[in-house]
Amino acid sequence: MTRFSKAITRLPGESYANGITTAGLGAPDLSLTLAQHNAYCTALVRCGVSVTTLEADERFPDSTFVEDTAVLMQQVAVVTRPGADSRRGETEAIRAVLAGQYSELRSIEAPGNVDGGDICQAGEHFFIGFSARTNPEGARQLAAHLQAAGFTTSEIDIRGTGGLLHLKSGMSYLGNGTLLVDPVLADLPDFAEYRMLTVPEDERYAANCIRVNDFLLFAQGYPQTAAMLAAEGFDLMMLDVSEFRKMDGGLSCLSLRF
Ligand code: CIR
Repeated sequence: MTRFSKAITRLPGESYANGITTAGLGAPDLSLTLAQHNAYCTALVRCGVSVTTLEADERFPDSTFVEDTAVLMQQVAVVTRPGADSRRGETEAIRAVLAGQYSELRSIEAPGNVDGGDICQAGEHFFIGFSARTNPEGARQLAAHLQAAGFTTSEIDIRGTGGLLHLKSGMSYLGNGTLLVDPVLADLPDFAEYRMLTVPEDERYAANCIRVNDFLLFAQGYPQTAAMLAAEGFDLMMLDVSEFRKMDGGLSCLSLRF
């Protein structure tokens, strides 16, 4: 499993509640959102990661979900072109930060669209999700960049999987050939060579978690999945992400890790 030493996050702004959402869970509370964001950044630090937190940008209500703006490898970074019009401008600030960290920066160009939430790295392989946000042209461009860097790629179409915004809304790579998946993805032939852990139907949101070095950052409130993972030997750091769930976001969306 890749060990991470750095992460980029971005503070949610006053405009956060104006972002895109389908969750139907009500409006997020900004002070609680900020407290949860702070706890998230602190957890990353406890995992051994140095965190750069960007100031909020009120022009982009969804810009705290930085994961969607880039796909990072050790040597090369790809700045995406987010699929939602309202999010396209978020990449400018991220590009500037990454330019200071990477000597090789690539970009997804129009008419390609990619949201980083659709990209799941599993060791030397990247799964690329086709979704309402990532189109085949964006996936093609990204696959070319990843393959040039020595990785293999394959595509998974999630457009018929009722309710998954991004591929990683329904799956996480936990390391050592193990995937945690939403039941809707559990039987895909693409995963035949992986060890599969499936979240229960009533805990689907828990399929999005992040392995950061020796820990698993995991959403509070999903006890069956948490117990399953603890029994598998994972060291869980529980985080309350209720205010991010209200805006269709989760643990992976809140950082870029490298
Ligand atoms: C959006 O709809 O774009 C945001 N409200 C949520 C983005 C979540 N990002 C992610 O899953 N990678």
